[in-house]
Amino acid sequence: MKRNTIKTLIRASAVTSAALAAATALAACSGGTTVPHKGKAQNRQYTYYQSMMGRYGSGTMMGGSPGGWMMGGSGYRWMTGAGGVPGWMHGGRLPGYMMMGGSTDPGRIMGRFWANAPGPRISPAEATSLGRQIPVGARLDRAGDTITFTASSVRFAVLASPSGGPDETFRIAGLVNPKVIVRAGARVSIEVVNADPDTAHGMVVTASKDTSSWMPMMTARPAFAGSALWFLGNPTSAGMHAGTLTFTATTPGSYRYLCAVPGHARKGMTGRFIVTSYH
Ligand SMILES: [Cu+2]
Repeated sequence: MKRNTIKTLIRASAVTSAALAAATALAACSGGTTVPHKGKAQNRQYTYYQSMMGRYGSGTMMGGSPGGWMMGGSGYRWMTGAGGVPGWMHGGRLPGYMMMGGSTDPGRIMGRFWANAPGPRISPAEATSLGRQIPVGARLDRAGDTITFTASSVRFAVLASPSGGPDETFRIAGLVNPKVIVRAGARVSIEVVNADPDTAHGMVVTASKDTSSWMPMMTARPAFAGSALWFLGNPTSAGMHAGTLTFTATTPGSYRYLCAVPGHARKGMTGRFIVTSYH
């Protein structure tokens, strides 16, 4: 996404409503988190959160429940993982409904929303290096856009929508949306970096073949326990937002990885993820 379009989009109320609907529906699923909520939400981040929600809350979206819930401490803890890792970052169950649509990208609002979420940050230089890095033990077929791992431990990095290539794609070892092949039973660790200056992105490994869905997070359940990292926010002066999915590729089959931000998989943020019983 281009930097110069963001101001206009932030003012576009339709987009704001869509992003709020996303946030509201996410927050509504308090039972989906995988991490117990502890501690009090009285800190600087919470103050930031409240002011952020208040700014977006001038419309009708925030009038009642679950909007009210999201404004409070419970919503904050679920969204940001105060006292633990956010449930939404680790494949916590998401609600099966969402009032959403339109042609603009809610990822732009979501990117701002999650810009200050807790989690690791890396420098743009580190991200560029990670995006080109050939993972240890990987066999690269550049012509066939395929990366094959034969070890029982698989580790690689993914850049979401970096500059210098097609927008709304993933970059792995310098390849655009390559097919990734791992062995059944492999322990897989994927470091995802949001390299987009102004749009949220995430990554889910799913058995769903449906990449045309506007709301993949509603239809594409994680294929394995832990195989989802829903959203990473925009970069800040602290660096680019990064997160790691760690899961065991238990069952052979043909899967996909995709970005869960509404509309992104449809635009091309997706690739094949194959789990084989042998190579
Ligand atoms: Cu995306």
